[in-house]
Amino acid sequence: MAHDIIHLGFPLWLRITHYLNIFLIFLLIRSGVQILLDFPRYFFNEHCTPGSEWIKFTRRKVPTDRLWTSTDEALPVSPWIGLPGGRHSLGIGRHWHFFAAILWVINGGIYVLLLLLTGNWRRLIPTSWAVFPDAWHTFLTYISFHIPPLSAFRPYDPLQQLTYAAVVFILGPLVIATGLAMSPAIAGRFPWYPRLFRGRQTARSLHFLFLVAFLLFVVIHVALVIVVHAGDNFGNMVFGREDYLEGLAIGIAVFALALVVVGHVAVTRWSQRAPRAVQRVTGAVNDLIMRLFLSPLQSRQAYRKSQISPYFWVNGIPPTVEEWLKLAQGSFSEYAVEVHGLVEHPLHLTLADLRALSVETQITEHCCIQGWSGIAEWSGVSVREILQQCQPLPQARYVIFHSYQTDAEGRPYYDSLTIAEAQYAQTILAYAMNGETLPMNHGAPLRLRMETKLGFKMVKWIRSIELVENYWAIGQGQGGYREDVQYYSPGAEI
Ligand SMILES: Nc1nc2c(c(=O)[nH]1)N[C@H]1C(S)=C(S)[C@@H](COP(=O)(O)O)O[C@H]1N2
Ligand SMILES: [Mo]
Repeated sequence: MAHDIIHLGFPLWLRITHYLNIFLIFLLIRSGVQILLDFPRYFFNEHCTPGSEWIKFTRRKVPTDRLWTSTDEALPVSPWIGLPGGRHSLGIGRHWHFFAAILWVINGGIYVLLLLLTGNWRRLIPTSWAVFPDAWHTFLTYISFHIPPLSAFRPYDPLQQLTYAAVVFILGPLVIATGLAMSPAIAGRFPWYPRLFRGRQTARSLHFLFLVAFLLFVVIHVALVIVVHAGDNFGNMVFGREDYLEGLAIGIAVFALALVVVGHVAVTRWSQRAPRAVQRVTGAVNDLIMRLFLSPLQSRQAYRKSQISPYFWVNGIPPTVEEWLKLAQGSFSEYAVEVHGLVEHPLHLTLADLRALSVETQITEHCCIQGWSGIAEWSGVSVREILQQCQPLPQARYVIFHSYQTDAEGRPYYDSLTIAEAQYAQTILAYAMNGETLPMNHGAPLRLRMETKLGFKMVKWIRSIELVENYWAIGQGQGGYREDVQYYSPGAEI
């Protein structure tokens, strides 16, 4: 048996998937760091109340005397560590993260499949309890700075076998599972799923801890490969045979690793110089997968009042345009939302008109792209009902929500939903939050709620609603303000 296992060798597919894995895992780690540091507070409870973190990478106290938004939390990341580097560049970081994740799952899937089909699994999955005491023995050998003899490797020593099996069959699946638990589409449709990890914030914290575990593994793994019988290891990795042209094997391995570094530098530079192209190219792949699996999911959230978050972060600064300030001064008695574009009947709806329609109330979890979340009760009118009133023309495909709010350069905030998404049961125009009139910072007098998407889709301070055939002519044509300016993906289901 032992003989068999050794003579399985290291087939070409194993060497190729191993090599690709090096490139992909570093894409995942670097973009992951970029994403995690955009909101550098981590919680083991459902809410994100400042002060209740178990760990944070910021010394900042959230000020209480002025408006502090979640964007203010973002930390700058060196491009040597993060991908793409910079401050609040999680749009491109996320594109790489999901693009790499898709490739990593395919590569890992091929590896595991072939592992199972070719019998190579026997090297990883222990078939005897003896592996545990043996692994302990090996551990004692290493920790006393000794190296087990070559005969202890079949081809892995027992500690290696256990570690590799745990990384491939436990850590890998867990990091994927906790990643998916952060998707608002999955959590919205299957609220029980993130609860498996005690909620979205705990899933995020675990995802972070698994990143640390991967980093630790990489460091120890690489160190041991170099220290313990290096010639054999490089022979196996490069030629699939130990004790074979060791010098050449090491040369090829160094060259291959240099290619990984060059690849990463290229990806980083490309991201910095042509973020729109990166958004398009990686987005084409990512959005296809999301459209297929995540965008048909409809929210079925019904949290209890007792679960409402005591603290709800704010993102975005209230409008400064005259019109909105005037409306606010008059307590929005003059406010009306215009519904226009490709519609049979344009509408002009005052708050009184909206309040006269049937009230939809939902208690849901809001997921910001930066990582924080919060549970709140929202009341308003269903967008479906508005669409029934205005009757979209057959060529209308998207609903655009325009805001009164503009950025420092005067660009107005807006975002889009497909007509189908706009008609989901929990897509509403909210005028109340937690039983009170919608507060100023949360989008007064009217904001969108769409409960399978990330927060940036939920336009606050709504000015008008426009039905269009496509959104190319609006803003910079990407489907929303943050899609235009921060390269977010318009699907926003994860
Ligand atoms: N007009 C406008 N709407 C906006 C934003 C904004 O900056 N301007 N930020 C979005 C983002 S990124 C999030 S997470 C949510 C935050 O909603 P909240 O401030 O009520 O928590 O609003 C979204 N709607
Ligand atoms: Mo957000």
